[in-house]
Parts: sequence; structure tokens; C-alpha cells
Amino acid sequence: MAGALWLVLAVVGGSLCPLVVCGDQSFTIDYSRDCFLKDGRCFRYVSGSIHYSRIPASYWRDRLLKMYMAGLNAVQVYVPWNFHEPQPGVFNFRGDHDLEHFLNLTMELGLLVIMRPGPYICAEWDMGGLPAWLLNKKDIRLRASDPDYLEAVDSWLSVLLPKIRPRLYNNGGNIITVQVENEYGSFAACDFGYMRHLHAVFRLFLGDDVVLFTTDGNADYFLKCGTLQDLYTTVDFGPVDNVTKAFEAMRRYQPRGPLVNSEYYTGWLDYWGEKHAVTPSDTVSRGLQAILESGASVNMYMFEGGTNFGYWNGADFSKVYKPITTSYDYDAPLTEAGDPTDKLLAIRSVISKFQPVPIGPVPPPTQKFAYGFVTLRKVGDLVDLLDFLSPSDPFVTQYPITFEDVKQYFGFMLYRTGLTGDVPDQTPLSSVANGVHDRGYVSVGGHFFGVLERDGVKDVNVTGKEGQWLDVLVENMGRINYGSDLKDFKGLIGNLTLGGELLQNWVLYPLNIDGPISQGWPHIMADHMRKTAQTESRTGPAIYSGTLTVTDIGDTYLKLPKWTKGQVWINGFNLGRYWPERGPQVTLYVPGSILSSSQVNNITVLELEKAADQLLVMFLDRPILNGTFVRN
Ligand code: NDJ
Repeated sequence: MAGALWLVLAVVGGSLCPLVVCGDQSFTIDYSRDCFLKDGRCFRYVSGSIHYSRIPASYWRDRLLKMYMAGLNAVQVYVPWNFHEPQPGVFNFRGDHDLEHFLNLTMELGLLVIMRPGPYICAEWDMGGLPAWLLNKKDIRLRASDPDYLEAVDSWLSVLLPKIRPRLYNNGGNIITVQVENEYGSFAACDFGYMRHLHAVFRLFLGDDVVLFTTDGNADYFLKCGTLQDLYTTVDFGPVDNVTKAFEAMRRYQPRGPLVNSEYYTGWLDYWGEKHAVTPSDTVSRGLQAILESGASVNMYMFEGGTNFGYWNGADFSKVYKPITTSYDYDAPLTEAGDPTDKLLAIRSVISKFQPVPIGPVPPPTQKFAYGFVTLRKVGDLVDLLDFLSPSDPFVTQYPITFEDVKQYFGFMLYRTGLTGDVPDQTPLSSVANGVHDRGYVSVGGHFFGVLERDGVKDVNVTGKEGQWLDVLVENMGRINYGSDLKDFKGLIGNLTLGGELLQNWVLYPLNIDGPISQGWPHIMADHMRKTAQTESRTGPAIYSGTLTVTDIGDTYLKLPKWTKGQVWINGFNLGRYWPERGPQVTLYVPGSILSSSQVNNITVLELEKAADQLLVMFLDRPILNGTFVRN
């Protein structure tokens, strides 16, 4: 009942134009009055960022409705290229990737849209949204006028932008503006030819009258390389920045037109091994008030952060490699699970001082369940399951080659070589050139010895006998998404030595763990087919499984007490990485949409280091994102 009321309000507040042409709609810029002109009237947007790729599709409407009820009149949306083009020329716009469905919902709910098609988006997303297959050409120059890069970009934009064009406001849709690239001024290449090329392609596919814009940090050294004639300049800045100064910087590059902060930070991202980032609600609302008082349009980044499911998290590089956590809660006004917070109410009350907000309560939090404990059992050590997880022929190579070399872009690959002599005493296995991207789980003869870590542990001592396998399971922890190190090759990108001796003659097993698990493995294996775990050992990479039965379905949070690090799937859906030992994130968000009340729910865990003695996991009704953290 209450839901129906919100919907009516939403439609009344929004555009009633269908997707077909609505001739009287126009969205332009009035340079004499320094404002956007919507249907001939000065207009300002108060927007929030939401990443559809970080939310299950069945929850999109719920999150958008809450954003509408919070008083926003627009949402800002990145399109991650690598989410839609997993292989060159192979596109995915289905299910959780159904961009057009998401855009239809924004339209139904009466929200305007600020599109950010990249092609680079940053966003703490793997490689800033660029597909890792671009690295097939090792010397490619990304975000620059490299012909191979431009060819891939043009091919992608020729698929994406025609989907956008009929949805532009001037064509009867709800997309008011479109961003070209993202914070290009923060990137060292400073290639105006590249930006001009993108400008031409955007114009070709979107037409001459849509407002195209750029976004950059609010300082000359960013704006210098990020702005381009004929693209409207906007800036980004957070609650602690000086609003006047930031807009003065924008004005040096965009003397007339509306003031815009394209990314006003409501919170911040988290790294594994660092403190959970929190931005107090009063700091956010005070800064927002100052922006709105200046007459500017604003987009709040993030309004709903969501989750880095699967392997989608990015990483930053500042002196060392710093991967982003699975949760992208961002301390945003809507939590990772889409629940309204005090920050949302404070923001709504600030907005209401400047423009009407919809009457009626913001929808309540969705129901959460503490389903309790589940005991898992060991399926087997990973190296004993290669028939299932790496069915094709392995690669044989004298020296290690990268994930990209074998077209394995995400997840894990096993690097194996035989010991050429006995190693009776503890002997260092070393990555001399810091070449483990990003973590290598080391075993000899099935016995686990430890972890090599990029920018961290360079040596692990091992012992073994001639002829035994030395296995290094390498994990890709997410590609760098910001700065000049975007070409972040994965795997063993340099040689390993054992006691100073260079290791050669490797056999590489690319692992496709998600494939079998999404088909129901290992749960569907008949019991007599199930290889009972060869060892009861709790250490080293291994698969564990269990089931959860529920009668009522809701969201829940998975905690893996005393487990160390790994990846979890429920009913074949990859929930992401857990790493409670490193922190600060302790629980994983489990959307109720992936659970079933009519069948058992299959839990599969890949534990990489050491499982908990009792093999217990538990489902809580609240998240823990600010647990203790341990720097590497
Ligand atoms: O445009 C960027 C956005 O996509 C701007 N940000 C955001 C931070 O959430 C996000 O990546 C920056 N990120 S500047 C880089 C942070 C490096 C410490």
C-alpha cells in the first residue's frame, strides 16, 4: 500500500514523456544567466551516484525509489566497459548487466540521469572499467591516441552510445548530460588528441545538441589537461574543501554557465588493512548546504555505494599496491544494503530548504535475518580438484607468463613446477623482482608453506623432495584503477628463485572456479562421485561446502570467524572476497535476492590459507565493516 503511494508521487514528480520523441523537451545551458535550461527554465540538479553494476538488478527499483524520496531529482551513472564487453566483440546486457532496464526504471521513477560512459571511469572498479583484454597488446597506451586503444574504444562506443541517444532529454528521454572520460586531468598522458577524438565520437553518436561535459579535481594542475573546448567543465570536491575556492578554479576554465560539483564525497572507499572510512553526517550536510547556497548543481558520490561482487574491486597504488574491499558501502546515505541512514535524512532536510522534496516517509530498511550457524565440510584441496576447475590443457612454459598471456583475466591461476633436487632445509622461495601480482599461496608436495605478497612478503621458506610439485596459486586481487599504473598485469610477472636458483619449466593451470560453481558444483556431485578430501588439513587452498535452509527470505551478512582469506559463492553467485584477518571488513553482504526458501542454499568457500577449526560460518542481521585491521 505504502509502496503504491510512493510510486504515484514519483510519477507525478517526474517526466511523463515516453521513450518516443517528446518534441517540447529541451535541455541546454544558458551562459548569460549561468544556469542549465530545462524546457526553457533555469534548472539545477541535486543528484546522487549509484552504480548498477554493484547492486543486484532486482534491487535497482528499491534503491532508485529511495533516492527519489530523499529529494534527488537526478542520478549519476557510470557505465563500466569491462562489465559489458568481457571479450572483444562479445557483449553482455542481460540480467544484472541490463543497462536499459536500469535506465527504464530511472525514467519510471521520475529521475533525470547524468550519464558517465567513460570509457575510463576510475570508480574503484577493476582497471577503472577498461577491459583487461586491452593488455593483450603489451605496449598499448591506454587513455591516449594509441590506434589499437582507439579502435577498441570506438567499437565499444558504437554499441553503447546508440542505446543512449533515444534516451537523451532532447529526444524525449531523461538523460540530461553526458560526461566524456573521467578526471582526465589526473592522468599523466595529457593527450588532447585523445580527448578530441572522444568528443568527435560522442557527437557522432549522440548528436550536436546534448550537453557534453568533463569532470576534474578542483585545481589548475588537474583542469589543465582534463578540459577541452566545447566540453562543459565541471569540478569535484568533498565536504572539507572550500566551496568558493573550488568554484573559482572551475571559473578559470569555464567563465560562464552553471556551477557544478560532479562528485561531492559523502564518504570514502576502504582498503584492506586500513581503517574503515567514515565521514560524519553533519560535515556532509554542512558542505552540501554551502554548495546549494552558491546556486550550484551537485552530484553526491556515492549516494548508494553497493558491493564489489565477484572480482570487480579495483586497487590504488600509492607507494604500494592497495586493493579495495569487497564492500563499497562508502559510508554513503544509503548503506551497502540500500538502507536509509541518518546521513540521508540530514541531506534530505538540507535539500528541502532549497527545493520541494516528495512528501511521505523514506522507505524503511529492508528486512534482515540472522540465519545463524552453518557447518561446512571440506570438498578437497584445490590441487586435487583441477579436473573440475581447470579442464583444458595446461600451458607449458620455461619461465612464468602472465594471466593476460593466457587470456585468464580474473581470479586465480596455478603455477606449478617440479623440484629438481631434495630441499631438506628451510630454503627461501623468493620473488626477487617483487613480481607476484598479487598474492601467491605456496605449497610443496601438497604441504602449505605460506604466502608471497606484492609489496609485502618476498620470501617463503620451503622444504621438499626431488620430484615433488612446487605449487604457487596466484590470486589477482583487482587491477589498479587510478593513476599512471593502469597497466597492471597479473600472475607471476617475474621469475621466482629457490635458494637463489632460478625456477624453470612451469605448467600453468588457469582456473575457472565460477563456471562449475554456477552449474551447481560441488553440491550436485553424487556422494559416491565426491572424492572425499584427501587430507583433513585445514591449511592451503581448498574448497569447502555446506547448505543453509531458510523459511523467510531477506538480506543477511556472512561472517567467517577464524577463517583467513578467500572467496564465497551462494547458489553460484560470487559474493566476493573475504579477509577478516586483514580487515576492516568482517562480514559479506548477502542479498536476499540470491536465496531460496523452497530449496537448500548452497554455500561454497574457497579458503586460500587456513580454515577455521570447526568449519563454522554464520549469518548475522547486521554488517561489520569496521573490524580491526592489520597492515601488511
Ligand atoms: O572520479 C573518481 C571516482 O570514480 C574520483 N575518485 C573517486 C574516489 O571514490 C572515484 O574513483 C578518486 N579516486 S579521485 C582516486 C583515489 C586515490 C586515492
